Amino acid sequence: MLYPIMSSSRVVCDLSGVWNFKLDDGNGFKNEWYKNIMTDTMTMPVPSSYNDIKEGIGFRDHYGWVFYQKDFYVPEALTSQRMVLRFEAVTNEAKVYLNGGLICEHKGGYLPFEVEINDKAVSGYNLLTVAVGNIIDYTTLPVGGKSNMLGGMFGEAPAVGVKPANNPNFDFFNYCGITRPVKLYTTPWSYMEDVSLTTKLSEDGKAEIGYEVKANGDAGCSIGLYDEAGKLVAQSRGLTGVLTVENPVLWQPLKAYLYEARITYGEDEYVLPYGIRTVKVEGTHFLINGKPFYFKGYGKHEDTFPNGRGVNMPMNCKDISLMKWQNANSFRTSHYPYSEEMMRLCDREGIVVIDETPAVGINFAFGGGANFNGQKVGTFDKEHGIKTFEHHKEVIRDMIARDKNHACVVMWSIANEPDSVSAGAYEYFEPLYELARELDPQKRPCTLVSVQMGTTPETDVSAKLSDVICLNRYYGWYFGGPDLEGPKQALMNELEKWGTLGKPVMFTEYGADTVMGFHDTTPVMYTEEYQVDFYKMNNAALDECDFVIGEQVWNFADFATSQSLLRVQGNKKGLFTRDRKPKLAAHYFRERWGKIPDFEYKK
Ligand code: BDP
Repeated sequence: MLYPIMSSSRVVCDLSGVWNFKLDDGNGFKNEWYKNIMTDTMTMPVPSSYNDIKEGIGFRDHYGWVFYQKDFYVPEALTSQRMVLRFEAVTNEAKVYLNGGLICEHKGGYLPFEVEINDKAVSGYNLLTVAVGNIIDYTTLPVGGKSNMLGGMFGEAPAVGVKPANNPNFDFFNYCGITRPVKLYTTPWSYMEDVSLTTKLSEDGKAEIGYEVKANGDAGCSIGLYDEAGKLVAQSRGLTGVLTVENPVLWQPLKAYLYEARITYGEDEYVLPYGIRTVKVEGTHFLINGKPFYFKGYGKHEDTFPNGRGVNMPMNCKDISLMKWQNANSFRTSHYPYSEEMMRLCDREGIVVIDETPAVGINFAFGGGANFNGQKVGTFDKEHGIKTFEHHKEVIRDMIARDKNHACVVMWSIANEPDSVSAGAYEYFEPLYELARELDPQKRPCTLVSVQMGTTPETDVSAKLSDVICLNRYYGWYFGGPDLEGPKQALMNELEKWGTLGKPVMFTEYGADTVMGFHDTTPVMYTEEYQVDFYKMNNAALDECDFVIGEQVWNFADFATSQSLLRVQGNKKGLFTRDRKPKLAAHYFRERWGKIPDFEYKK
């Protein structure tokens, strides 16, 4: 799926701004609020999550639907072109109405969707209404609990009869709304639907860029590849082919170089930034451009105040500046695909990304296990288990369609901490890996991120399916803290077993809650000193294993969660606070990562 851009043939209008907004009182659909201009509305910025924009728990934790509305002007000049309304993300579910009629519906909160509007839009003013649903349950990704169905991550679902509420089976606040830009864009009627690029580096130092253009007609197609100075370095004709670049400047971690593929198809023109690089797993190495790479970085969240999960470009730029200050080189888009703006920024900045689906919470063993009418239920139980499989395929399809050309993306994460050991896990996951591998033109490695709950090389389906073993491990926090000696031994013992697989292994999460400003001479839990000692212990173990190819801490910054006894105004495992002030551990990692090269750390 192509990101909307302006070109000689395309126009983009950004519908961001302050929209009208109303919480559904139960009558929104019945009274057809979308038919007319809504009354008694409040103001709401788009893009943004709505939860923290107004006051009160009833607003923040509203369960169900909300309505957004805006009118926008379509100039006559646009109507002769194909007009598309594109939503980059509406969390978690959307029904879109134009001039009173339903024009599209979409499930899932973190990937784009679009709809042609020529037959519904008029030249002049148009009324756009978006009903946004925030309900999460065992059919959605991320997964939520339904009353009487799931034990949530930190406790039981609300009892029947109690006011319905969302019960996330995951550890981040269920921020919702129109969280990413809404754009109206145009194309000619004969247009490019999609472009895919691949890279092969040959022995003699040339790059062969394979390309495939998908279009809806039979017009002529041509493509030119331009370097950063704007010089044409390769060109070709036809919908598919190969561009040979004699002396390519490679896209490298922290040394990005982006070419521009300028493609014309009939009257249509599209321009795609493209970094030339390869990715491959070989033995226990993760090779970028043929050299063993070491991941230094974080699991993150799209989480700021008061935007919630709404796109925050100043903060995205700041975060990358902090990553560079810290000598980091990578992050994982835990626990959902991030905005396209962030992915394009990472391409430009040379930040390496593990791209994760929104499949978090596929695990009925959390919080003491799920039950149904008192009966324990297995995650993949045919009758009462998870019902996410078809939607999981959809999000893999949409994520790869969106992100396949990004140089920054080096691996797909199929899920975070699923129940990868229980009956049915292999049958559930094997087709999903296969799908990702088939869909990705660049054939990137695939993984799932493994929870520390009985996952061993013998029990975890990841051992068979993943190209890289990604472990979330909390030795010295949930497992063994505050003692750090015993946990170190346990960690070493565990790593040794994973080492026998002959695959690369990395930590995708490890961390300890730390409240900024808590200090002690004895490094007790929650102090900044304990967080540093926790990481020193874990890192010493990681350094001893030559098959370990990376360390991504949990988390880059403190972030908002649901309220619970385990969370003091959110999750406090950040190296930075939520407003990006460094804790002691941030300085510790800055020094450590300054000494670890991006390549060939472990020969
Ligand atoms: C892991 C989850 C992550 C949580 C983290 C924690 O992957 O989302 O925030 O633990 O407990 O289980 O801090």
